[in-house]
Amino acid sequence: MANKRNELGLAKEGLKQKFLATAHILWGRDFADLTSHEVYATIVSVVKQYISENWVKTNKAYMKRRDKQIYYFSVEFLLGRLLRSNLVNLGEMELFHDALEELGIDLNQSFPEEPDAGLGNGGLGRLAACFIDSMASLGLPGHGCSIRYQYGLFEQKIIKGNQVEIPDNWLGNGFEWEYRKADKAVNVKFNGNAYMKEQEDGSLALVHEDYMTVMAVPYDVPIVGFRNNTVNTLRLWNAEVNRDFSDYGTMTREQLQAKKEYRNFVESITEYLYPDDSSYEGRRLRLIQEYFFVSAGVQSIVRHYLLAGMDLKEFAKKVAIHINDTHPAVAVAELMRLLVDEQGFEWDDAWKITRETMAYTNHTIMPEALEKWPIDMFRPLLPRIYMIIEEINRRHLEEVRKRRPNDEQMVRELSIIEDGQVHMARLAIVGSHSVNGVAAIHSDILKNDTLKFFHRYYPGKFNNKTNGITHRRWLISANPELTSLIDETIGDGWQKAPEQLSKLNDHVADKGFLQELDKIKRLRKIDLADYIHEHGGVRIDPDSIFDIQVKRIHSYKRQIMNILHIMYLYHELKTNKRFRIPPTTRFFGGKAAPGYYIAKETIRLINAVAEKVNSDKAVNEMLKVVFIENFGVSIGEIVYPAADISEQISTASKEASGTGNMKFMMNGALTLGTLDGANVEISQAVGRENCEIFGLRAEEVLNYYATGSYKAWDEFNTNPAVRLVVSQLVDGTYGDFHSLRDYLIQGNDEFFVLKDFSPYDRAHKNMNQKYENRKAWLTSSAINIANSGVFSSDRTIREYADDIWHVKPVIIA
Ligand code: 26Q
Repeated sequence: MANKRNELGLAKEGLKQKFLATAHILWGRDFADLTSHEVYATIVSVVKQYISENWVKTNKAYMKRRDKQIYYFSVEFLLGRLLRSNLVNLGEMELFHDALEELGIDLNQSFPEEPDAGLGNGGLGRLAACFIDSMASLGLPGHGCSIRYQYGLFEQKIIKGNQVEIPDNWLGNGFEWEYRKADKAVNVKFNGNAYMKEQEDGSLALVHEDYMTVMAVPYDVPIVGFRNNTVNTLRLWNAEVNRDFSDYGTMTREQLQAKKEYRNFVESITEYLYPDDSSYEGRRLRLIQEYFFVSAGVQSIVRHYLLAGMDLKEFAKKVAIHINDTHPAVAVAELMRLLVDEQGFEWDDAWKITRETMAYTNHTIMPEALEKWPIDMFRPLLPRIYMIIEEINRRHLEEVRKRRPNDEQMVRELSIIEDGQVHMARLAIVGSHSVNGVAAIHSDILKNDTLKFFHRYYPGKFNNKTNGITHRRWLISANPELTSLIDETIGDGWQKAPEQLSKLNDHVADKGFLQELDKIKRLRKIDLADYIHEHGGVRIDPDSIFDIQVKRIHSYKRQIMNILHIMYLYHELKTNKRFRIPPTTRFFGGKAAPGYYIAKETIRLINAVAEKVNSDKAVNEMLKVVFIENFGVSIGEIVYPAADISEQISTASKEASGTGNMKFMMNGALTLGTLDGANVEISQAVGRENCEIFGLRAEEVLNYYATGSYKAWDEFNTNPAVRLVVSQLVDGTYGDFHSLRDYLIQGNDEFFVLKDFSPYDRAHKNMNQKYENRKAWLTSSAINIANSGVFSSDRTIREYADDIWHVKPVIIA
């Protein structure tokens, strides 16, 4: 012990010296004279000195040992801030905290100086970020590949109750974690003409001419494993003007004009993240972004592979490429292009390699989210890629006709090109050896419904990989007091092996443990209440029930049902003297896609109700409503640990998995939800007594859709509570919300808000009753934490590694 303390003391002195020296190098000033942002940047610089040695070591080990590498392609990586999670993973939080304290700096004050890297919309992007954290922490050689957007997801401001979008200039003060690798740039080609031309010897050769070249420059971000020396890489591609196109002197006016257009084109490619979530917009620039990062990524993999001196015939044994939703599906055709056009492979050999290399994850069954590109847009932009897709499809359909003679429906359903469009999901399925959904119910719906023709044709390809979240960010880093309590109760083995959280099951009736859990929950609720108040919001009673719904605003997620229910409670509190609820605060947070009218109206309604309820002294002790502005990863770190109730109320069958549900559960909230996505598995893990499940089941929903027998109007007429709140949308109680009333009534309530309204109310009543019994509630809360280990993304990634990628950990000494 004394020795250890001595070592730490020495380490601390050394670290302090590093801060002082680094301040001199970076700023030419004394550490004590730096601005808070400079202090932050200095800390990062010192952390990078800790990381860089292992980064080099990791890459050298991978190169030398030639282990199979995983490349996770995703158009989104919703990273959030990295300093705190890197310190957690390095195991140096305490040391840094103490050294800085002696230099007069509070480390916790430095964290918010970091820009929140919002390079994603929601669940899919955050999943990718959790996955690279888990790959590094499991010692797997797995890397991310994506786009370095100059502007991430917009910042949300609420002005007079409405969402206003502010550009997210996250690179404005620089991003300290990235390393520009100019020497690793590659060229990506767009436009031009591609065709086969007969050679003198009679053979055919490819010609691609008059194309435009964009330079793709990688920026690498180190991804630090949890106390294991592994440092992997997230590679973000930036579009830049090609060097060869910079000779002004000899240009004509037309050439100068062309050059200007070229420059604008290039600069637009990596400028913006598209702010649409779970819906598809057929915008040409989006397709350009997709091909840009995929081509750059696949080219750089092949180049690195050849540099390591390996044989391309072995490619699929050494490389796994994962396609996160269909957005990077064009990787299938790009790898074919590189193998056939540039490396001289025969088609059949290249095809075998490609299929064995690629795997695809589907994240949605919503038909409006399935990517399809009109040929008229696709072919001129990517002429050679289009030729390759045509050829893939021709051979694929030939095989379909052989294996399913006289089944033209099968041919139609499986065709990659249909009705003048390229179907990206079909390309991904045909070009991969594995197709997975993200929760058990979702994978079943894919097999039996959405993709049933593909499932019949390729039964062995389909599998499930239930999502997970990194317990390092969402528990260890976001809730240090809860982490300490768990450590004291069951030891700290769970930090490396989160399934060991189940040891807590032996303590869920332990009074001392529950009291501590109660205290910690209260601390987190105070943190959230303070955050809201400091950011211009109302004062909240930390002893009220914190009931929270945070996620993108979307009709299928049914924030409308939640707010209508609050309107109902408010009405009862005002008109019925005997009506009582325990003091409750209902929180909402989430962004709406800028062009999604109903979602924006929902935000406006939530804020209108909040304003009325919160300013009514008569109900204030009992009910408050809070809309949390600009919800994202960093605010989530404050929100999830503070919840008592986790609202997971999507229309059954519509939410592929959900991952917020897991973050809440791991921090001890009880789920109030439908049997949708991973809620199904959460309810199984904790037992029905420790969550509250309500509403239509997926089969019932799908059956209503099939028969068209649901009538929203009947619900309105027969359910007085429904009639009341829907009428209030237009009678001036909260302002004019005809939009939402028409959506529910004229639009026939596509997502069964009215049908599930009363079951939802009963679920709340049950929760309230449970909350009155402190002991029972805390026990349920503890059971949720104890059974959250399987929802660590470490479990998910281990399944991907074993079943899909066939990779093993690599120990970095
Ligand atoms: C596609 C084309 C053009 C523009 C935008 C898009 C686009 C962008 C983002 C389409 C979909 C998304 C995001 C989808 C998403 O986040 N899906 C969620 O994925 C999570 C992780 O698997 C699941 O937990 C959620 O249930 C699912 O909704």
